[in-house]
Amino acid sequence: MADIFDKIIAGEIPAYKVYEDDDLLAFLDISQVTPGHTLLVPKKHVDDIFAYDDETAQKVLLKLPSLARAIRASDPTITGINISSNNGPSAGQTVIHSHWHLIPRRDDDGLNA
Ligand code: DGP
Repeated sequence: MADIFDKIIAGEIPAYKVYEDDDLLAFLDISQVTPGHTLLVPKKHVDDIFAYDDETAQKVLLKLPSLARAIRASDPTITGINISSNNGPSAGQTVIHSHWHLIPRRDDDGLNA
């Protein structure tokens, strides 16, 4: 059964797209931990980190640095970024389609308190 990210990838439900190529899609998270909070997903359905084939893993992981740079360049107040991925319901994964959170950080954004 298609998950919510499959539907975003298929264009069946809307999302604010940040980056797209043949294999990857990045879009704004509906729950913005900080402004610009972005999710990077492989278009090919992969449940979680445990299920990646090497080719898909290479594409996703290779994209993270340039996507992080692009997010930082989009807003001069962004001075850092948190990148994380929850894998498995016990680890807090709520959408079972692998995704990488890129959460922009700003000086004194209060999240370190
Ligand atoms: P996680 O808890 O790590 O599985 O993160 C799932 C994220 O997906 C969560 O931060 C909210 C986001 N999300 C869930 N449904 C939608 C949706 O329909 N659109 C968008 N843009 N994000 C969604």
